[in-house]
Amino acid sequence: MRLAWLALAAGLIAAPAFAQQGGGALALLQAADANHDGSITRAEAQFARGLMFGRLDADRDGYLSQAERSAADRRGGDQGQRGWARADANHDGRISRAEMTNLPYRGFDRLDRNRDDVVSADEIERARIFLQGR
Ligand SMILES: [Ca+2]
Ligand SMILES: [Ca+2]
Ligand SMILES: [Ca+2]
Repeated sequence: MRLAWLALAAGLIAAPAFAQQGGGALALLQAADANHDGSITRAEAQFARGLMFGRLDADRDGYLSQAERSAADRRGGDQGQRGWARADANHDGRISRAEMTNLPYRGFDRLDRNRDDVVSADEIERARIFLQGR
C-alpha cells in the first residue's frame, strides 16, 4: 500500500522514471506547489514536469535522448524503460518536451478525488498520511 502511494505521488508530476525514495514523493508534491498556496493545480503539475524535463535534458536540445534517459533511470530507479517507450508518442526514439508534458497525469488524477483539476490541501494531506504509513 505504502509503495503504491509513493509511486502514485511521484507520478503526480514525474514522468515514469522518477520514482523517488523515502520522502521524495512528498518533496515532489511540495515542489509542484509553485505559488505555495497549499494546493496543486493541473497547470502547476505541468509546469513542474517541464522543470524536470529541463533538468534531464543535459545538452539542452529540447529532447531526451537515449543517453539522457539512461542517466535519469540510474538516478530514479527501475520503472523506467516501459514508461519511456510509452512517452515517445511519435516513436522517433527521443522524448520531446511536449511528449513529456502530455503524458497522462495518473497520480494527479488519482489524488484529485473531486475532479476539479486541483489537488487540494486536504487531498495532499490524505496522501501524506498514507505515505507515512499511518
Ligand atoms: Ca498551488
Ligand atoms: Ca537532450
Ligand atoms: Ca518522440
